[in-house]
Amino acid sequence: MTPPPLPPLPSFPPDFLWGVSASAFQIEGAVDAEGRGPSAWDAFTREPGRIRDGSHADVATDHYHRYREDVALMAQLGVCAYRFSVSWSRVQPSGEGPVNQRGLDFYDRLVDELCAAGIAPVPTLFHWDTPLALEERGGWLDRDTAYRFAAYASVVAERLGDRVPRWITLNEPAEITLLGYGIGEHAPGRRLVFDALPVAHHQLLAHGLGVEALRAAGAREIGIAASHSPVWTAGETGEDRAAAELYDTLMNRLFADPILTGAYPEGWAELMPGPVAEDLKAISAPLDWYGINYYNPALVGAPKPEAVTSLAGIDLPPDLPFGLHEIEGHERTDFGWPVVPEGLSELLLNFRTRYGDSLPPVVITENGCSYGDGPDPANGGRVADVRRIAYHDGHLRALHRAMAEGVDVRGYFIWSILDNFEWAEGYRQRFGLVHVDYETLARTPKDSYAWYRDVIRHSRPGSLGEVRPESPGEV
Ligand code: GBH
Repeated sequence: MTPPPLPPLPSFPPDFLWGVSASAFQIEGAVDAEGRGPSAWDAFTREPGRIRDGSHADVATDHYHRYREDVALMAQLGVCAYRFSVSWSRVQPSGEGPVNQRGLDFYDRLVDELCAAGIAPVPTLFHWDTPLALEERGGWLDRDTAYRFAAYASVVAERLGDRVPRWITLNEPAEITLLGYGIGEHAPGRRLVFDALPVAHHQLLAHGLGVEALRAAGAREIGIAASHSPVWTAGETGEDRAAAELYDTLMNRLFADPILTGAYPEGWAELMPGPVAEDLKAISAPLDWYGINYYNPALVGAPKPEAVTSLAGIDLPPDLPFGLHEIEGHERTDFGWPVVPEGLSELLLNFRTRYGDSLPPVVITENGCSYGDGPDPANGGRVADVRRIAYHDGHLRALHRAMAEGVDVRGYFIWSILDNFEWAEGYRQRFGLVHVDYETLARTPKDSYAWYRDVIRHSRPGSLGEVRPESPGEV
């Protein structure tokens, strides 16, 4: 059944940056190729019971060998930019010291291929795949990791900087802190709860030192990709409001405040390790833009028996000072996440109110949904992922509303170009505009891919995804 056509989208500025995102560990495979060292995720996927479908990412989508085909898919899609990540342990197999030129060569080829297709390369320097050698010395609990990161950032910037218009330091420091070191759903699988706080500070420091290193190498247009959610209060009491505020501090302010204002929320600097006041100067180095990954709001109240007791299959520590609740009355993706497009406008307006002129132009660096649709033999092999189209249609309308109310948003990146290795879920969740058959590794563009291509064409008249001579999509 074909659903009724959606009403036309409101129009976005002609120079709006339409993009797609992915990350190294989730798509590349080739984990032993050409001198790559192991990452914390290689080790984590080998621990029994960590990945829900028992899989690993040794092959993933084999993007390492198929990047030409994947860039061609992006070129036909007509995107202005591709956000990918660089695998630290390909570049420095033990996270420090000798540089593995063959690992850098891969990104060099990828960047050339993108530029030839008129697509701006937007590398993220770190998307969760900490070199195992560093993880074994404490990973992000160790302050040294921040300095190692800055050294690695210089190496990559020196090699790719002549062709890369914009950079991202880290992906979602909040998630590593919470999921990796707080509750153990992600690598390195630690369960330190609030003792994971140094992980937040050291990543923030890495970000700040990374910005310095990138600037020193001549990089322009530097940002971060941080995950943020509007926090809704469950319940009516003062305790409920205080708990929601605490959660908002943990997930939003603890990361955005230091970067954008140079200060931790009141009372938190004292909990961080090291010379915090001095670190904050580096952490708040001015950014050219601020990247936000948006998935859904959080509903939080005081701890109560009816609060959820597990997150993505991991039991939550019993004594948390807040309770998380399911958001009812909204559709859910196959991951179980509620579909709340208006949460995106709410989040952006909150950010504008909270940070005012300290907020640089925003780019939505991730937004996407997991739906399991695959090729339908009865329909010529078509992947009719109508729910994904509705999801992005709704979020783009919400984004447009925030822009109409004055939030300066310069771009929108869909997570993800391809179905890929979805961390602790393995291959069970599919976020791609392009379907991947994990037996044959065949790529099949879904209906959402054709839809997004049309959105971009409509918004950039005259651009049909062909090579654009001028430097693509300046933020
Ligand atoms: C991002 O993380 C990552 O950057 C990316 O690598 C990943 O593949 C992608 O998103 C999809 O997961 O408590 O049920 O309301 C997203 C991190 C963590 C977003 C948990 C939404 C709340 C789910 N997210 N989250 S729920």
